[in-house]
Amino acid sequence: MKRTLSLLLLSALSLAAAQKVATPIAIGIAVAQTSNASLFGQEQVIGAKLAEKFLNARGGVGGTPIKLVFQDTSGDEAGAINAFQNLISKDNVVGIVGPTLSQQAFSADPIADRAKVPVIGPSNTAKGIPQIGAYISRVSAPVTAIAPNALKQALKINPKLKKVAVLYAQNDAFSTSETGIFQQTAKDLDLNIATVQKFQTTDNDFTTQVTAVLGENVDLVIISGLANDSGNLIKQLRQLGYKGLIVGGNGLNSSSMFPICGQYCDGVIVAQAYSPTQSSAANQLFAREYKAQYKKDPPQFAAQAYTGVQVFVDALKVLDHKRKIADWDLGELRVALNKQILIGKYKTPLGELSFDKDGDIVQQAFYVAQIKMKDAKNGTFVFLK
Ligand code: LEU
Repeated sequence: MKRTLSLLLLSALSLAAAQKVATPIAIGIAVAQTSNASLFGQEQVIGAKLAEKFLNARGGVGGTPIKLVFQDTSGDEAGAINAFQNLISKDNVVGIVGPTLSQQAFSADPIADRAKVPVIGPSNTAKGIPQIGAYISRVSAPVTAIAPNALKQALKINPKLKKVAVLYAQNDAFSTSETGIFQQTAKDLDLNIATVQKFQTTDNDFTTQVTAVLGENVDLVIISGLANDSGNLIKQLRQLGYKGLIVGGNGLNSSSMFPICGQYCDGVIVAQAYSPTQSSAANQLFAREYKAQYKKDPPQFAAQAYTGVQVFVDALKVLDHKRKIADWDLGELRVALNKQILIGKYKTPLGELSFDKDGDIVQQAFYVAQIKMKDAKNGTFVFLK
């Protein structure tokens, strides 16, 4: 009797679990559409939507369209967890592109990993993201690959650089990860770190940190933070008289920072994982399509979000050849999709890419740009040789 009951229960459970993949094929986008992190999230939404439009126009997945399901993560961990849970259990997505911040990924990714739902990080660059679990990969090259390039470029501009100040947001996982790489690279390049200053991503007043930096007479300042805080920090550094070079990390890689530091953003050096001039056919097409719609070159976070969606679509196409996606059980598809993502090679706006055994991106080229302001609000990232 007991056995029959448990058998019944078991089959009821597996019945509940068996669920076909709905069409159009739902892909989750969990990025920051509100909060301070939306300065980046807005670019990601644009990139993802372009991918939906153009990949569907080119036939979607073997003739079946994809549909992006957006869940706003806001800027914190709770928001990301909530968005992931909704996408996984209510929206029944095949996989998730997100979240915006590494700080959020460390909390939300384990939920998807346990549910066996593939996640592609579109902008998480802290060390350790793909190692969260087997279902976590990323198309955003890590701080280890990116940050050193900016320092080398600063030395190219001014080979006499010697004394540096380092500042970072101590309440943000990516910023603390990135500053570690900046500081190590500075030592490797024989630069002398005169002071290390901490701040919070929620800070607006940087008088204490700027005073400490000015007291050291440094000729290079290195900043790891997010857009709003870093923008204000740069502004106050310049207003109080700092004249030397500034290197900014990944959190300064968005034109949404321009209205914050205004003319003072001018000259800031930022390493890039994407270049609008990258010569691959995939990128030329993407850059052209972006430019036609937005009248400017695509930014890195839009290109990476586009790439995240494209990787899902390309991997789904391979599986669709084996069995039409609509005939798959959702749970089985998620597992197979994750495997396929990791073994595939992709021709994307970031160039040709693949993944290493952990799910970290293997990417060919990186770049460095310098901010050039036109007026107090508008500027561009000028790519350096
Ligand atoms: N690279 C950052 C992180 O990993 C996010 C980016 C949008 C500034 O948190």
